[in-house]
Amino acid sequence: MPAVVLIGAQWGDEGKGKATDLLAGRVDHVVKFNGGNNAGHTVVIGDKKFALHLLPSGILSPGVVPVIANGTVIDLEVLFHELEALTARGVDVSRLRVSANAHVITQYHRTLDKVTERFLGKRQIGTTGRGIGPTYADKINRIGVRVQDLFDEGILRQKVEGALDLKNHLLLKIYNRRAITVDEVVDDLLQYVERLRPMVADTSLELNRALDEGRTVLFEGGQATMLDIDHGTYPFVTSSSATSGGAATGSGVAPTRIGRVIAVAKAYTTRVGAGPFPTELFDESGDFLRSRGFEFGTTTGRPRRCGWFDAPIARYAQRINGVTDFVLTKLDVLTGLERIPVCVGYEVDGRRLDEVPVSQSDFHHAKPVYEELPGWSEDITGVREFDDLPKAAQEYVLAVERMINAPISVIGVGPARDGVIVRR
Ligand code: 2SA
Ligand code: GDP
Ligand code: MG
Repeated sequence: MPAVVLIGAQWGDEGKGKATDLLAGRVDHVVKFNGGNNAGHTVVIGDKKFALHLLPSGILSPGVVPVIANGTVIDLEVLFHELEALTARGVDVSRLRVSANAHVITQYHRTLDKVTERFLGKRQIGTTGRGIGPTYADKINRIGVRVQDLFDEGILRQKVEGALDLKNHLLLKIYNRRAITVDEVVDDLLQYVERLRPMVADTSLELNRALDEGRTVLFEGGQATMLDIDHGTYPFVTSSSATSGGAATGSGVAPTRIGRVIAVAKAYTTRVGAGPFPTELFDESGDFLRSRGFEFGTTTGRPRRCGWFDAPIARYAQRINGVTDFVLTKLDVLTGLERIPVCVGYEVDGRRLDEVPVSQSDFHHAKPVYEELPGWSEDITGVREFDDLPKAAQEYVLAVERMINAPISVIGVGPARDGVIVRR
């Protein structure tokens, strides 16, 4: 399979990092095509736990070329901090490639992200505060700073000046903050230039050449379908294209080269930040999932909102992304529940809906319609063959599979690298 896309089917933190790591042994390039250091991917290798934010999870696999492509936004301080931390732990990071067209997160983007959220009060999105939204807004407004601009100080200064004009007005007059100077931003960015230079490339050209030569490329999505700027629960979304289409625009590799789209879905659902979430639990079942699944943000440490599996959402993800197969993670977390509800549709103002409604008002009011499946009590973390799962766990997987319009090819039964069942 030449090009494979891996994305999140729900609201993120489905276990994409681990799924990428699992595949990375068989691929040559792992590409991050959207988002920035708002992502948080946890990969457990032996007794070592790695939390990656900006770097693609493939960086942990020897021989893989990790690529940060044009669709991303890069905080250079975080990039070098992460590279240094991995180097200190013995990971070879020398193959990293960074697109000359990726956008750069600056101090003013971080500041604006935080003050805008505070200003929104009750209407806030619950962003990670990493400057993601303001950086993408500048990109679309055509006043962004790209990686290639860092290599021409005159141009960089002009761009920062242009971007700061309106922002300083906002900061001073609306948000009651001090103005940010062009010098402080430019000086901050320039300190990374020499270290960055050898990594910067035309990553679209390199990836297309790699595919021409028969090498395998894996695109690793950050965030997830329901957080996608177009297809997610707008405005409670991130600011990038987190769906499979984003892999093409975010990397300069055409859709015709992509042969497989893998979606990662948790055996239940979680969400960080504000926005609709029909199956959210506010009782002890929610606490059970949070503590058993260790559902706390990898980037911010925030407790994640928890709820039952939502089949219409997975079906929606299948359709939007053209999913060829699913990875169903964290099945082990459901162990010990007597009965497991699965959402099979919604009720909105007395109407029954089988699919995710296009109207956000409807989705906000959607009450889940549940089908209850029997649970199991046996520890499944050591199981490696589907047939060795307790019958009820097998039935749960098969029932979910019937609802989501694509086969489940891999099942996660524990956080460890080998904690998976691969179905044939
Ligand atoms: P932003 O910062 O502008 O992208 O925030 C907008 C919304 O997107 C959500 N978002 C995420 N949701 C889940 N996981 C994410 N990454 C971290 C993780 C989160 C963390 O892997 O654990 O550590 O808190 C992520 N990144 C963005 C965010 O919650 C907003 O709802
Ligand atoms: P990502 O953002 O999609 O890469 O996911 P995160 O890394 O933010 O969150 C997923 C968490 O679940 C991580 O702590 C993983 O180590 C863990 N994890 C992944 N798969 C499994 C699984 O099958 N079972 C259990 N118990 N944990 C898992
Ligand atoms: Mg995450």
